[in-house]
Amino acid sequence: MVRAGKEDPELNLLVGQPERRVGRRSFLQVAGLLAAAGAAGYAGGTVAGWGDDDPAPAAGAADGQPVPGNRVNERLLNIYNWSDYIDDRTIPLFQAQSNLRVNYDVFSSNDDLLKRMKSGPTTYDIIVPTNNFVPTYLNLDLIEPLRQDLIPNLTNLDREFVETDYDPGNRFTVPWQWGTTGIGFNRARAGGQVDSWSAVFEPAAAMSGHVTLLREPTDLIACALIHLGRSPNSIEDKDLADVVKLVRSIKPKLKGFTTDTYIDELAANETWLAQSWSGDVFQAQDQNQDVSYTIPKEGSLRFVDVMAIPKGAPHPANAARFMNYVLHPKVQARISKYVSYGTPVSLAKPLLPAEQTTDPSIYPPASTKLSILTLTGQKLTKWQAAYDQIVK
Ligand code: N2P
Repeated sequence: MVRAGKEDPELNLLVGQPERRVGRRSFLQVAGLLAAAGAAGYAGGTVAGWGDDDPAPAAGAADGQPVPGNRVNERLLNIYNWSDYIDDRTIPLFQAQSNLRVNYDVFSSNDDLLKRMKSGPTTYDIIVPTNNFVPTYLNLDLIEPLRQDLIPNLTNLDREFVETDYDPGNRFTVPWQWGTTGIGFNRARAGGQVDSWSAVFEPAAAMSGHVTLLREPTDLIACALIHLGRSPNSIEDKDLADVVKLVRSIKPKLKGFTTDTYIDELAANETWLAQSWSGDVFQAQDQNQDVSYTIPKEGSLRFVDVMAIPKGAPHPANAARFMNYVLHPKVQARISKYVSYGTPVSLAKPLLPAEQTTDPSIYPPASTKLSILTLTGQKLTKWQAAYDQIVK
């Protein structure tokens, strides 16, 4: 699918038309496309337009030699990222540039990702948890330090993505994109402007069957706490009991809990109010001009999704090469332009359309009430228990 206004020859270094979003339903098709367009095909000369500032092909790429620093000697990289979180050029271009073959799978919640990573050894080389889960991955010894010497483009990161509380100095993680949690709504069906969490946590009867909430403990619990006027970090039993009571009481009015179907449902006028992540709503808006995004006036959350290497991954050096590639401003701009999330590399901003970089829904001003949460210890256990009582 070609998304209106998203084409930019400067950013599309590969000749050819873009395909569809790598979403939950489409990823298998795209995986097929990527396999068909494997490294050999691109190395055969279908790449055009590498500029002086493009990254040089990886050492050994031309002759297909093993890459030093991997545990398994294969020119392979297994990536596990969120659905609807990449354009369709980045993987083929990386394959062509590095002569590494990429398997790209998608997941749709931190809950799912963490369960999978806890369940035993994995073949993934890169996973993309949200920042608030990083302390848990570190406590459980599920991720390993990065080969920073293979990631010189770390210097491209904006300071706020380096000086973090969850991973100061990027020893374990490299930001992918960042965004906010808010409400995606259909202006025609949801009765005009929406500006409060009450739209989804106390939905009007007329909205019944057309409201979705996020299938993600952090967003669900924290935003319900904000709606109830409590601290978005509360672990008080009374507060969590009130959240459970509230969300259970509105369940009959909900279409459901989802993280990976609401883009299509908003676009198709099936869902009218969706607790959402920012860029996802703009992807729906590209298909349906009645769709808008709002950060509720009571405040909300801001998150950063970060690339990390699962402990003992087969190809950590290949993973580091991909991370370095993604930190290139042109690559950041290509991804960010397509998915409409925020880039952690300001050098990419001049390459993005002004309507994105000046949009306060994508790059909110400092005055917007946004919390960055951490989910550890008691909070993780209590919130997970509350979430389970709601969703199950
Ligand atoms: C992309 C979802 C963004 C991830 N579809 C939210 N952490």
